[in-house]
Amino acid sequence: MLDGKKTLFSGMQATGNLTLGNYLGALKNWVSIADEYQTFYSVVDMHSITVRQDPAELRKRARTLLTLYIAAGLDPEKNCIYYQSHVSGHAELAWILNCFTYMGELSRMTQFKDKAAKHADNINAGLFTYPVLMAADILLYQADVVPVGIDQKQHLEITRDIAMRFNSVYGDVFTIPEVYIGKSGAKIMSLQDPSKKMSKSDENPNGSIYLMDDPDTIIRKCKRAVTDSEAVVRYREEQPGIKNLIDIYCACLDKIPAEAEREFDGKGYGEFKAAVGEAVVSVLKPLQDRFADLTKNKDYLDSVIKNNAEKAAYFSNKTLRKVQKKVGFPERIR
Ligand code: ATP
Ligand code: LTN
Repeated sequence: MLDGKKTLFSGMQATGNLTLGNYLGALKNWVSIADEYQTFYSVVDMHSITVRQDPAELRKRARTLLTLYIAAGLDPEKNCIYYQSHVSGHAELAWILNCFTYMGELSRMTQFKDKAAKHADNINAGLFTYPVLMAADILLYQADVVPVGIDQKQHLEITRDIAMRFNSVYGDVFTIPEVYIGKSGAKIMSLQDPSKKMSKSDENPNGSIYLMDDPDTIIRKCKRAVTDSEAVVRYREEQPGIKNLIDIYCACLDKIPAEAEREFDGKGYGEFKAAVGEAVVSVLKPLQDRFADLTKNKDYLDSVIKNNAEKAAYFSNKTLRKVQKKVGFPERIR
């Protein structure tokens, strides 16, 4: 509890170009609940190097991502927006938590299994202990809630297990965090294969809408989305393509599926897809405009980066010092 508010932590990796899935599943919810919490939103660049990165590219993407957080509506005066790599406490706590995490539980993580299969030539120890660094991110700020997309639920569960294990040995050191999954948009699927999640690392660019896609591209991708031959706009499992488009439409316009079904009752897929495209443009265009303005203001962004890293370091050090003392590290001489 900071300033009478509960604490919220979340982060996103600076890998690939952000998709509409990242926005609707994560960023949009971050903005809508930010006022209720003391928030920490990190660009988790340390997680990014579990997969090989081009250094210049990573630096650029990290800055783009941090700028997008602000463009999406997070005020950096009120929300601590910072780079994970600027706060050394993340790595320090991760090391300690590594010693409280079992190989068996890490090997059950589906993200590890997926990424190991995808990057068979580079199954490094960082990829394996990725969830421990994530647990450190969250526990370092004593976060009460962590808003993420549904795919991250398993990582939240292991975070809670690690925290409870630590607390059972040393007393109430860590707050046990709760996962927060948004009402809509928790799992946006690929436009080309609705059985797969829309992902930044998809090879087929038509499957994903990128946050920086121009309006024509967005409309075209929606028109080309894979659907079915039922010819009815209905929200049901048997029509995964249409269901996904309804999810997108509703998440963009804050509607519920029944409203969309009513609106497009008796109408064709062409008309529905065009409306989905317009809905997406209506949320992404303002975000793109703000992004363009922000990038012109280098000094402002630099000051945000510096001030918030200091703020994050201040709060994280409180937890880190406590943990170091609990596990028996010698006191610092002042
Ligand atoms: P990659 O596919 O490259 O592994 P990603 O697109 O899943 O990456 P992350 O950085 O892992 O992106 O995720 C950032 C946030 O966006 C997480 O909270 C995640 O749950 C959410 N998210 C990612 N993809 C989707 C999606 N298709 N639908 C809803 N939320 C998503
Ligand atoms: N693993 C997450 C990114 C992430 C994160 C976090 C999310 C790293 N640390 C802490 C929430 C809280 C992902 O792949 N989306």
